Amino acid sequence: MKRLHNWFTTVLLAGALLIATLGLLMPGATQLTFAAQVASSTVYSDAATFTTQANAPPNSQVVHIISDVTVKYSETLVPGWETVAFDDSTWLNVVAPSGGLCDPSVPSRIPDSEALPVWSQTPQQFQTIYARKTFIAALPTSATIQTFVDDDFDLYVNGVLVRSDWDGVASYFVDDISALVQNGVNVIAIKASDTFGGCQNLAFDVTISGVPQAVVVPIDIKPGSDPNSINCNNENGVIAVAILTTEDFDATTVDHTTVTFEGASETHVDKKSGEPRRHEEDVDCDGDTDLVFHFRLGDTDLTCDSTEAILTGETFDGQAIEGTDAVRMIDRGGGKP
Ligand SMILES: [Ca+2]
Ligand SMILES: [Ca+2]
Ligand SMILES: [Ca+2]
Ligand SMILES: [Ca+2]
Repeated sequence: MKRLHNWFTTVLLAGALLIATLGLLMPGATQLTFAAQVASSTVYSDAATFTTQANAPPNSQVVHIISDVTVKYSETLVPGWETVAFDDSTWLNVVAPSGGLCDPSVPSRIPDSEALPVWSQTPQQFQTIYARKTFIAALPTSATIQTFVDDDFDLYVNGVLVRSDWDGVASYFVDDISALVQNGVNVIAIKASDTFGGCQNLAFDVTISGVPQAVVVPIDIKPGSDPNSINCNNENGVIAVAILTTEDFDATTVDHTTVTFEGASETHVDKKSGEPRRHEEDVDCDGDTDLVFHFRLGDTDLTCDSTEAILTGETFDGQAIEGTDAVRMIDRGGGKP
């Protein structure tokens, strides 16, 4: 309802005090549940919080995960729908931007955010939808989520209930989720209901800030061999290393041109371009595609005393990755061949 939105926008502009008061008026049980889950929550933070980085450490980055067309949804409740492990591959994608039955320009927006209002492909009055967005993250210094839902919602982060807002009007909140965002796969899950009728939409913006840490990924040096014996005197020896795909990580998202292994780059290069070649292969025969590399020992920093080796790189999205595996260096003596 347009009149409701105007009212709500006025409240927003009136500032933090009114919003905080609105939060205090929420049912006590709801507040208790929320407080038990996330200790350091705030009902409202000034938008300036998100642009002030004066005290941020060097190399600090701010990453936003926003509501957009990649959000998946279901109109029916399916057990476990809010958990990370739930498979939403058969769910539909939302419409974005969408104001439900209203023009997409009508919904109030999250301040200073690219987040789009989204809703189902078949909007109806008083509709309830279950929405999910999965994303990869490294352990952040801090993470907050802003939500705007017309009208009411339950918000879960990685299966944990962060906010339950059922006051019957369109609502905006900021919650601290620093303790919930984890290294690897995360999921934002929102049950949104158009309890007041009129328009319907949901929007969210997860802001992750801090010095980005590498996501730890599984690697296998000398795939299929254990222990990973390497003749440390043979500088021309080539070591195969695989980044393995698991339930939590898709190795094919790695940009192979960024990958180094103890300082060495892929030794198989395209003769024309000089670019490292990409080798996709199901190296552990578990039905999914892994990424395989080949490094010349002489290009690496490995010595006869090394006991482990580290592979680093980035995904195509720019997320740093890191994997470690043991090595058994065999010293046959006699120096370099
Ligand atoms: Ca509400
Ligand atoms: Ca509504
Ligand atoms: Ca191995
Ligand atoms: Ca595999």
